[in-house]
Amino acid sequence: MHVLATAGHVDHGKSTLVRALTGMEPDRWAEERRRGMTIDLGFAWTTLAGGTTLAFVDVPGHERFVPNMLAGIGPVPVAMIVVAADEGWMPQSAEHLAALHALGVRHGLLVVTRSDLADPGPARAQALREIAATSLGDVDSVCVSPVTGAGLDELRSALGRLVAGLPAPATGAPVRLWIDRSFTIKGAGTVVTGTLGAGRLRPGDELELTGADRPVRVRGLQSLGVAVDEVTAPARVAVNLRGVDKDAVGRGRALLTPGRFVLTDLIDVRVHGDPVADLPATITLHAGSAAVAVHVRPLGADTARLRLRTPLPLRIGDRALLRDPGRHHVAGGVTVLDVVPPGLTRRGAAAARATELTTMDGQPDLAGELRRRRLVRRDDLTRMGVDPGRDAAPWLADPAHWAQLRERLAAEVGKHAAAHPLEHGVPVEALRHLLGLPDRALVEALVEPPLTLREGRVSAGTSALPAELVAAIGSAFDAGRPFAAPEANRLTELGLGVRQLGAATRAGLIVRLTGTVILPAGAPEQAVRTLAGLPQPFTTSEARQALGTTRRVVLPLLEHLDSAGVTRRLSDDRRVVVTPPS
Ligand SMILES: Nc1nc2c(ncn2[C@@H]2O[C@H](COP(=O)(O)OP(=O)(O)OP(=O)(O)O)[C@@H](O)[C@H]2O)c(=O)[nH]1
Ligand SMILES: [Mg+2]
Repeated sequence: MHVLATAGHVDHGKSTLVRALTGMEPDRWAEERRRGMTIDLGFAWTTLAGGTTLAFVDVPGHERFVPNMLAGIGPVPVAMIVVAADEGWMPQSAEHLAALHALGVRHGLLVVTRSDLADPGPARAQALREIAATSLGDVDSVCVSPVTGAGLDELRSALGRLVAGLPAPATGAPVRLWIDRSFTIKGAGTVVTGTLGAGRLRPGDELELTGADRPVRVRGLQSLGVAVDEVTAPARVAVNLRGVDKDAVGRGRALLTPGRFVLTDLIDVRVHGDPVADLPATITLHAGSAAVAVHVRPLGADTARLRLRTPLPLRIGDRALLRDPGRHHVAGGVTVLDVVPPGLTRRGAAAARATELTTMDGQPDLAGELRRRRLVRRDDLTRMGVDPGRDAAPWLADPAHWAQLRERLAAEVGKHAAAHPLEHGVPVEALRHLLGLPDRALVEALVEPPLTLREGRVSAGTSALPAELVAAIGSAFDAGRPFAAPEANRLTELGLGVRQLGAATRAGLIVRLTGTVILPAGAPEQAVRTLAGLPQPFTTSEARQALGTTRRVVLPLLEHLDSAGVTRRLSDDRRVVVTPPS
């Protein structure tokens, strides 16, 4: 299925056209039919000759209902722009087009209706000129008259060509269903509808609902009036929700894949349109089907910080638009650059931030986020829309910052050892505090030989070992390949016999998997993090490849992890990680 939104000035024949194409009535309300005018969004659908289903979101053209129009086009990336042959380009033709452009809509076509009333040529030429100057670029155009039926077949073919050229939808992406309608059905309870732009939905799915403090469950699904077991984007969908009051789920709320969006009330954006300095201090942000008042703090020439009156589920790269309702003016589009921006309290922080924003373009960028944030939770990155990669560690750090923390940790441990020679190391919690870190797990992750972690304390555990032994152990390993255990003859070469290896093991410098298979301390923990990132369960050979090692190492390593209870061996010899790394 594909979903298109109509656009165009009042009375230019949008609804008449949708009615002619679908045989359905998009004007759902008696008042709309009495006044011959669309007030709110209408929904209708049809199947083309080739079997493709098209759903239409029919919007009102009257100036007073522009907010309803925006709720309709916000979640729909394809437009059918309608202009009447006898009236030509009019103010809401321009305003609707400005809105599509602000949202960065790239796909659409022009339909010149009421072609029986006047020569459609001039209206078509002007509309094509206006559209060509926007994100839609050069579009196909068809002249029709639903009254005489002229041009409708040609329009169906043009619609078929348009949707055949649309990019494939991201069906594996998280769901963000912007709600455009909610109602109750006797016996079934609350139903919400929306345009599913990405991902898929199934009955039984648990979702977050913006504005609600508990997750909700999908009780049933309909698409185009029929109950279905699954809906894949793009699609119109009606979702029956369990245990949700209709009044809690109006237009502008959204149903979300859990853990994949930040509900934010503070965003940094790039504005495409009016200069930021000309924006009013308060303006309306339209995103998806939502409209919220925002306070604008200009930062650069085309960047600003927006404080939202109500939080919205936004991600880096989202497009939205700013409209001044008082002046009936679309001020421009915005690209979301940051959904968890830093505070600007320090002197000069705003200017520095403005400079930083010039380098950001709304493309999620892992290295850039790590550099700017230094230390960030994996889950938080995912919610922002940044792929944290395969490493399953709960925190990610900027490499330079991490190296610096390692040095500071070693210095603190050294200082403590000098001051308290009889104490065995420093408590992890004390180090967490000294380094100003948010989580003890970070201190533990920073510990690497020669430092050791024992019973909640970090010590320079090798101080009791002869320096030559520490040096020999150091040269037995390759820093970049923690799972490459040195061969037995290499150990002999380095003078590392049973006694030496025993001492190094006791000092916490190495882990001994078998008599001669040794790994650096911390390697098993690192292995668990990598293994937790594999599809579960995994085979020995998958583990070996993921760790970049050999069977000689991976077999005893997995047994070591089994006996520590962090992995479990299944009857078919595959394994699962049972205790995810903390
Ligand atoms: N002669 C003629 N009249 C048409 C044609 N298409 C629409 N109309 C008439 O134009 C008027 C407006 O049509 P609608 O379809 O309601 O226009 P609309 O764009 O949906 O209007 P809003 O939703 O209120 O913005 C109606 O009286 C229609 O009967 C056409 O091709 N030829
Ligand atoms: Mg209409």
